[in-house]
Amino acid sequence: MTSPEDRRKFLKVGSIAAATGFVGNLLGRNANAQEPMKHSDMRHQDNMPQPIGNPASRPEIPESVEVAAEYDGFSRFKPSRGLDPDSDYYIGKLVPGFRKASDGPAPFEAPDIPVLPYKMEGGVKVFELVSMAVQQEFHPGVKMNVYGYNGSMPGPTIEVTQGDRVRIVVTNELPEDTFVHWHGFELPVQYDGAATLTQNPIKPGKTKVFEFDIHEEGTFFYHSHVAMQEAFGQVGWFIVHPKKVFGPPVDRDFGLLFQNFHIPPTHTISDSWAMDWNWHTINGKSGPYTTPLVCKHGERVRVRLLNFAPMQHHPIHLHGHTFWVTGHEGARIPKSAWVPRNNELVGVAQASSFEFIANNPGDWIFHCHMIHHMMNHMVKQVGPRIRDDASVDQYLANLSSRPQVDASLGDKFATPGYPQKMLGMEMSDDFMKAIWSRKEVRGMRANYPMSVKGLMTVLRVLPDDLYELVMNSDQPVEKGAVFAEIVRRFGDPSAYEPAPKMMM
Ligand SMILES: [Cu+2]
Repeated sequence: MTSPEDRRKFLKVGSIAAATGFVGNLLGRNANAQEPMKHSDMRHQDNMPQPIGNPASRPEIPESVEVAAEYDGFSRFKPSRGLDPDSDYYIGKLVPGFRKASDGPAPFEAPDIPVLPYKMEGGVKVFELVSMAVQQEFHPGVKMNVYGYNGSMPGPTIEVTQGDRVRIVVTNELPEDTFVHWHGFELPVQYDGAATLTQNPIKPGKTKVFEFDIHEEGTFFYHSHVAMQEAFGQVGWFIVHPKKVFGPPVDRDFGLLFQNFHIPPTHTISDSWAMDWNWHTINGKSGPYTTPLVCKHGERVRVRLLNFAPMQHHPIHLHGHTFWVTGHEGARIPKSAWVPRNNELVGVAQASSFEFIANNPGDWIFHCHMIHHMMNHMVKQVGPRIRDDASVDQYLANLSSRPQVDASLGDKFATPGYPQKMLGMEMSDDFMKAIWSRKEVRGMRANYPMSVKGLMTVLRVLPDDLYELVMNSDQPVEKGAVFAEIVRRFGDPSAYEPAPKMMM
């Protein structure tokens, strides 16, 4: 099979066979399992959301690109490793995306963070950055007073191409001195922004101009070089696309910027002296208010993770996929040294790039594995160890008559280490409205917002027709419908229990 036309034919048939075979394998049945289930097969038919989209739709490989569905036993459309760990295609290592390298780099996309516009002046890209206090909504209605740039925390993304010359005009609207450091750049020393070592402070109300050539490529960032201002949120992406797109080209280039704070209950201002950091954000929001990363089944995805927590390292875990660590901050790692991982520790001020083929449809949680980070230290639940019928609200309503904790060995306490209850977090109507108002979450399970409430987001891998439905249509989508449809097509609907309908 050498001619491109032969291969296309193979792909059309091969991907159908692959998908059918996958379902067959998963169910341990014959390939007919792909056919719609009979009514009597569906235990949960009654409350299963109605079918949506086009179940016959198969992922399509664009005519214009030289890619395949399978490489050395690795399939871009079903969970698979490939055959030989030394193969270039093992775990999808060098399997290309659908985007051609000649189309240039995939646009960088950091959900919930604006891009900083620039204007060209005599061949120089000129950006204006304003250091200022901002109010940032960590959760719906939970507005925190932090520091950022241009009304945003994190600051807006600076996005350029290797070889550009940039001029960044920084104005200080803070009530105190500031410095800005361009983290990772090899630039003339007087523009480095290191407090007092290389420059005088930018005084309140004053402006300083930075100008330098960008000869590197990679994931960089800018941040205040005053420690407590960093801890108050002053950071932003500085993405440099390579002049020549590296192979294999990716279809998606996402960014997740992790920060944390110590904000005591009932406060809106972080205590930057604290050691116990209890609020965690991704791109300025805490889960489940973080906006999911949405991609199409079979695409090659890069996620750049920047840990700008002042004090804590994060073991970052993605479900359903094995990813390759392909770079840290300002350098791409040579392919021979890429490492496949399920969990990667991203240290303070480190940025790591994960690449993988999104070959497993579904809603996959993407989170820090430290339980207090993924739970925001249970900020709302802070208080006594409440069990049985006593609630935190009862406790908070009247501190002088706090409910007694019965530590005797009742039926529940017969289990050593019975932990405090964590579900049932406070979720008002307004909270839920804000969570569900974003197109990226359409069709997720009704109780997905109860998963965790901190350092987590979701990677959604959607078949083409469901991607269009969720991201590009105005058609109403019932809660849980997209998830149920993926279970119908790729999983085992007879064993699926739909989420209970939420009261909100
Ligand atoms: Cu963490």
